[in-house]
Amino acid sequence: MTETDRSQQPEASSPAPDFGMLAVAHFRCVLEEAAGPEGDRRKLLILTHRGPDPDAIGSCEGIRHLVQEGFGMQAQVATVGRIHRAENLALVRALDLEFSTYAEIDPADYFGAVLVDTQPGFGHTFLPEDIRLLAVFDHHVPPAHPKDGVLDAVPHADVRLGIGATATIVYEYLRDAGCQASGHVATALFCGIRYDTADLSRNSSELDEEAYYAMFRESHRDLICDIQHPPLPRVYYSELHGALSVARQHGALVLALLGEVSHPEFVAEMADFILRMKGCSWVVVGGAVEEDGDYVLSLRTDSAFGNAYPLMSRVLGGDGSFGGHGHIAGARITLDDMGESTIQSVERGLRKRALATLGSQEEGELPAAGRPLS
Ligand SMILES: [Mn+2]
Repeated sequence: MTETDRSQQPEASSPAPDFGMLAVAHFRCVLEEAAGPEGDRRKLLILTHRGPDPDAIGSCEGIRHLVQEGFGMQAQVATVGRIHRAENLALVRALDLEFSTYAEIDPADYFGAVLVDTQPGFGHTFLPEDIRLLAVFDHHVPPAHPKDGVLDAVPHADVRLGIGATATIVYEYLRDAGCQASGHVATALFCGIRYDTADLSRNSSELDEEAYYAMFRESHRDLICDIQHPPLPRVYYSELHGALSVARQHGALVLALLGEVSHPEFVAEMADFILRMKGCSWVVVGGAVEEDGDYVLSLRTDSAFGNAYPLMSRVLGGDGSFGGHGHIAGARITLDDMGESTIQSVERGLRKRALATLGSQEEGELPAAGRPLS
């Protein structure tokens, strides 16, 4: 081609390399390099945080689909900790998802691991030894005190704080890889985006919106309905009753420190539920979980109160580990024991710091007592 010919070429014939396609190519290249010539018999291990929520579950399924259908490699999802929340269990059941447990993992079967919806260094995230971490996909603020350069050592780290759900990031990889999501995968991704962005009402970006509608179009509507309204165990109603009677309002803050609870997702669910109350702009809910040996904490704010992450840091006062994004933050404090006095002492500290951070008294109220919800 002569110089003159080239200048006459329309601009569209030489598009700039697309960032998304480069990201897909880089991820694939990292996997292929790690798999090496043995790649055909070893698998990729896909991991997320303990007690996975719909965004974590959907992201795991999306990456598994991309790696298997898009890249032609084998992949296996493994989880740690039981899934308790009825909606999350319904997601796993309705979509017939198959997860291994950590105890079943044999490092010899895997050429590497991928971590989704969390990062190395978070308290609720465990990485099996002897399996190299090749990639991270997440949308949380990186841990406050990560071990030096942990994320820098990951060959493919895609952490985007402006995105509402990790499932959205995974959707973009599928889109840019030209890999069609199956109905099951689209349903799982849709449930993840819907859960983390409360149907695009919080922390949501343009890409979240595109992913939400695209995945909804491809998803199984009847399964979405089953997942949203699953049957609830009887204990759910007694814990709900307990939470409502323990919760106290201090101006715009509602504080519910529940003592012992059956599972950590209940704490997050109550935080979401209470934040819907008129006049409530921020919520702190906590409970001790025997199975984990942790005191689990969820913090929610509305847009007027801003960032959950720095608020959580102040409520914790240096204890435990925490993570968050936008108006959501979660934390865990390791308990020395599950005795009532240990739990009460943790709750006293949390209450004091939460009230000092943002609590305000209503007229005629006793200091620090708060107002019951009913
Ligand atoms: Mn998420």
